[in-house]
Amino acid sequence: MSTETQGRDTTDGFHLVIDALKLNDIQTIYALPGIPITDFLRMAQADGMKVISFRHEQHAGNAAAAAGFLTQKPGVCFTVSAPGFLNGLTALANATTNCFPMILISGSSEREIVDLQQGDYEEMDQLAIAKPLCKAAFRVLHAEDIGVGIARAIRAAVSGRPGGVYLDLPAKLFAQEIAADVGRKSLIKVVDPAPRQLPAPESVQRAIDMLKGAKKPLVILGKGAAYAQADAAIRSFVEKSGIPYLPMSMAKGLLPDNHAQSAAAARSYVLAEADVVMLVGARLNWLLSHGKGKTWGGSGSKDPGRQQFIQVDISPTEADSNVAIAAPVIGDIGSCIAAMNDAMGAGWQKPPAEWTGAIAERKDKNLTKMAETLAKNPSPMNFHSALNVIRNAIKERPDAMLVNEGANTLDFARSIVDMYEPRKRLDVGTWGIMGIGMGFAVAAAVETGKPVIAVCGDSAFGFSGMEVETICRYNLPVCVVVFNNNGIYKGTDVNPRGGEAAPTVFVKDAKYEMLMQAFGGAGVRADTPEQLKKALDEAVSTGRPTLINAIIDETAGTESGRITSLNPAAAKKKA
Ligand code: ADP
Ligand code: TZD
Ligand code: MG
Repeated sequence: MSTETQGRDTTDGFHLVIDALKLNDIQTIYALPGIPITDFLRMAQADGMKVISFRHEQHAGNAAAAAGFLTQKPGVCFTVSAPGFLNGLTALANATTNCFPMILISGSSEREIVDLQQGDYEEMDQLAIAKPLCKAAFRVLHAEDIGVGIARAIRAAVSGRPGGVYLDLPAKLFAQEIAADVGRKSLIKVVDPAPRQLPAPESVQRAIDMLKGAKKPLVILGKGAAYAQADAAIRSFVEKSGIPYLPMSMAKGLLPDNHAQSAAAARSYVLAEADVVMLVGARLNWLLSHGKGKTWGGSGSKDPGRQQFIQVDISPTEADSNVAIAAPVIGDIGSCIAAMNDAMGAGWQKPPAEWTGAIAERKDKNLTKMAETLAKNPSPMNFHSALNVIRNAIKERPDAMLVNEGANTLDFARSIVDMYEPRKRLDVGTWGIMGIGMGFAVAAAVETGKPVIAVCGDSAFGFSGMEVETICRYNLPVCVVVFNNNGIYKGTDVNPRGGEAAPTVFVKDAKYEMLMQAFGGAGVRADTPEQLKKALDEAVSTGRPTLINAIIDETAGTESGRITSLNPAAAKKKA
């Protein structure tokens, strides 16, 4: 029991929530105080929990989501009612979309008043609003049900396909007193919250047979594979099978990006040419062109390519979501890949040399071209010359965490900055959402204790920029690198009528470094790769909160980075 309740014969909602979380090894809370959770957060801290307090709930929520992805335990975010809840809800929905386990716990106003819509302080029927946006939503009305509420929230967040869970705790609940022994007995330590899910042997055999018959097999690793923490089994499957693989952005580093079998530098070639594609914790959504169209060697956008698909996933309803899946292997990735490793047996035939040779040829060509581009030193810096510095920094410190958001800043970094270790890259994910930067950076620092490099477009950074105060307050080893090109995609747009600024451009020559200085961190302007490297090395070696304002050629970007084609036709013509 919590220290405060020791020696008392009653306990209350405040302490039962703390005890229930601690009983389930949840030691960190990401939060923003206010009625009715202020005292709760004080008590949690007094009880030894780590309470990281933010400036906006969305970033507390994003931090909880990233913590969930990194640890396989639900990250927990606490907010106040109505507006605080809504601010946190974007993060909860984003976590659910990304299959990250998190629990958003919001205080709520008095039920009787909310339900009669009598206008309570911050009145809102939060449970009803959260429900369609997350995996599960619960409300606890009685102190003796807190144990069940937390247990159900944990199970719902991490079992099967992970996701976000909403837990509604009305203000009155926190102050409810019950007998201490009743309270103690009501708590539940969740046993095996994410049970292994073994694949059916016949599904494994079907997949293995399909791979055996393939002339041009390809493995695609997604962030589900990174989440699963089955790193050794996945590496051994890839290496034993000899099959080339592509990592999705957050699966980079699961195998080191300089691995001989990585086909990342020949991405368009392998997607269009492969005959059997095995998806491991990756969905055939927009990020993979829905498995259709020219990307996959089909003719039009509705035409499937020539591929047959194997899909390894924990969700049985994911298969056939976009194109036919010939061999679904349903189970947790660790169990599925272990079963496939066994089923491969001895004497596995590696893929034909024509296939791997053709990939190697294209890869070499593209990598040589990339090396030439990276060697250039234009003035002002462009995305390549600045990202080359980040690339080298991660090569030197492969244990560092990389957070990445923006349009061009994201797309170029994804292909230029190699990752060498699993779960080191956190980015905009399935939605391509801006604003994850500082929340993810805080969680990366808190959960891993490693240096964090957050590479953010100047627009992207703006969504969460005030959290640099949070970074300074907790003295976190975070170096934010703002890629400052004076705007969204580019800094060159002008209003054709003159007068007010165009919608995509910002104040020119903005001094973002001063934001970090304002709170006692280091703020540095970098106009050259040398200056960027010096400031970054210093930040990583000292661990001092730092913001580097990296000045990027305002003409260098393209509209929407690499996804120009998703714009409606008018914008497409312009780009
Ligand atoms: P990416 O964006 O990297 O392609 P997605 O988010 O689209 O990845 O896909 C992740 C997939 O991984 C989801 O379909 C999810 O069900 C699956 N997944 C998550 N965790 C596991 C796990 N432990 N075992 C199996 N599949 C998982
Ligand atoms: N709002 C939210 C929450 N997510 C979004 N993805 C967008 C708006 C739209 N958007 C993008 O898709 S990228 C982007 C926006 C506003 C910013 C791009 O500008 P940047 O990056 O400065 O971050 P580059 O390097 O200038 O391209
Ligand atoms: Mg920009």
